Amino acid sequence: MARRTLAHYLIEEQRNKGVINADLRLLIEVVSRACRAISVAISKGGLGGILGEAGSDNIQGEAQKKLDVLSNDILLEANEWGGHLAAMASEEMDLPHTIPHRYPQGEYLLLFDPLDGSSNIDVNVSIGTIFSVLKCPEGADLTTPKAAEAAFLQPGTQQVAAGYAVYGPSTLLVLSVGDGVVSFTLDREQGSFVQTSDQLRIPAETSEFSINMANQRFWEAPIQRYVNDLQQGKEGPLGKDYNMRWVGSMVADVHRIVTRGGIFMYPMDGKMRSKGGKLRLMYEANPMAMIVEQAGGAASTGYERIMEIVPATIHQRCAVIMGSKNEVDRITAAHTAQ
Ligand code: AHM
Ligand code: MG
Repeated sequence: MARRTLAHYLIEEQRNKGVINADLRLLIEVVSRACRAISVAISKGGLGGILGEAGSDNIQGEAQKKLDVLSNDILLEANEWGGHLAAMASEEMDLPHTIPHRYPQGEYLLLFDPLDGSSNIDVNVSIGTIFSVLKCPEGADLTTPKAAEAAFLQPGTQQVAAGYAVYGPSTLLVLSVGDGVVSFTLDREQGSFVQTSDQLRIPAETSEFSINMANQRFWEAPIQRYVNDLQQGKEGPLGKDYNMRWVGSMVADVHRIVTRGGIFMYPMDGKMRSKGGKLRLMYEANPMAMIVEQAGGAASTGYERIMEIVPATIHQRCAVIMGSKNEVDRITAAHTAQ
């Protein structure tokens, strides 16, 4: 496998394959630099004064950690002056961030969950950043943050790029520009992301599942039945033993699945129904769905393909079932049949 840097990979996607243009290349490079800065801050841990509560709530009413706020600021500052963006939207901000008039406007929209897995920050468990890129519709009204919201309301099928960084034992960047999925590892001495995988492919079959079992009593019947079948192992209808993993950071759980297969579920549950689910469609579900589908997997709410949902608001949530294709298909069939 070619040990090329992210910059080199992106140049080839632009020049040889014509998959991306120079602006999208710049955008992804800038996002990667922001992820590197977040990684550096995280690695300082308690020494850097970055642990603990920020003392504020986000739009979803969730208490923000210092690192949620810091990561959001790093991404905003890195991306606003390059001329490649029309606006940004974040899980941590009520309204989109429009590009200040002193900077040129670009044709892309960037969405992110700046720090995914917030509950794992203070316990030194893998966390991440998730991002998604859309094209800004022509003639979109960007005069105010409120008006700019409409430009973002596109289904995930419109994403031109998506990816995530995992801040774990090493820092990885996993990326798709619609031409498969590749991963890069941060070389801390060189300060660059270096490609460390060929095209990632999720095996269609799996024997590993990922779900927060504490919510079992709140799930809908098809998920109840499916997980019950998994737990019966060889003696049950699925005829094999399954193993379970739940990190509690979507980036880490989905990254495991992208690496060795599996099924990740945050299904609709009675507790979260009034909110539409737990995970955010535009900052979490869509970008991860693009990665998973580009790696040969599938991503569904149980009722519909995640990337076909037309969002009504930027902070919309949805049920998430993604990973090995045969397993996702089995669960979707159980929802249709009920
Ligand atoms: P966050 O973006 O505020 O960190 O919330 C999303 C996280 C996901 O990373 C993870 O899959 C899920 O919430 C964990 O939820 P739970 O606390 O139910 O385990
Ligand atoms: Mg998150």
